[in-house]
Amino acid sequence: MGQGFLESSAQSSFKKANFVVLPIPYDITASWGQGARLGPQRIFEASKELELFDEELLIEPFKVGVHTLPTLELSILPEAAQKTIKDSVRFIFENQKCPVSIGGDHSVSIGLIEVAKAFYEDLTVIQFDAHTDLRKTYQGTSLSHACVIRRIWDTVNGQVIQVGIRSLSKNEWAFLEKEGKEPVWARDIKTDLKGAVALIKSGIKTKHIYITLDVDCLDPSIMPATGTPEPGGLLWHELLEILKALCQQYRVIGFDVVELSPIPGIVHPDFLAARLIYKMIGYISQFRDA
Ligand SMILES: [Mn+2]
Repeated sequence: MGQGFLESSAQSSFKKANFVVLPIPYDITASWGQGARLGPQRIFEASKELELFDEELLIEPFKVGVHTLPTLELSILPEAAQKTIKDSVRFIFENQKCPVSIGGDHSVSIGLIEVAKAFYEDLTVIQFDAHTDLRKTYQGTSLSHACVIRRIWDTVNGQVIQVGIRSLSKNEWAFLEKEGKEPVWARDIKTDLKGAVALIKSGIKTKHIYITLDVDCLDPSIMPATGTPEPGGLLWHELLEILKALCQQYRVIGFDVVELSPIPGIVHPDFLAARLIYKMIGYISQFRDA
């Protein structure tokens, strides 16, 4: 213990890395319960206590090469912040590496996925979230976390699979009906996990996928540290089973984990987020060439 995958002792050079971690402490648009800017720092601290060995894969995933870039310094202006985010992730893709972005609020994914789509034309976005985030505008801006997926929807021409949803507005539902799309609801996953996995796969028509994961997809009992927790969410092994199935069948070209809003004195959500990121690195590297 005491030498997690984000510690310098476990890091590789940028050149040798397969995975490049990008800390994005941005939360200017959070509607309430602000604090997602503290997510990366708390994930780093929690990661120090994690084992480097994965008990399921029976490997040490960090050996595939993980490099962490300096924490982004971001303007409070949404457009300027998006530009910084896009420039950084473009640099990662240009070097043929898999970006592992740590938010920050969900709005950071807008720029991340714009750049991902520029590099991978056949791309499906898999969104793990309690909320559809399909509002056209929210509180006067279209760059709010409540509008994130609406923006991404346009970026990837509707190639979005929404997983774990259990909260949306009437207008968001009308949009989905118009598009002929239905989320994979949290209740689908709770009642029939294997059926839900098959449903997710049936919607993916591309080889490449990008995963954007709002930690509020998880149940508040295990993930209370988020701005808008909703009851009835995914549990740890349910989420892992879905992620593993995706990594086994598709090429994950990048992912982000967003909306961790740390609660002082409560560390288990920080550990969960750190562990989740390391799990995903393990799954992606293990199955990438299978
Ligand atoms: Mn959400």
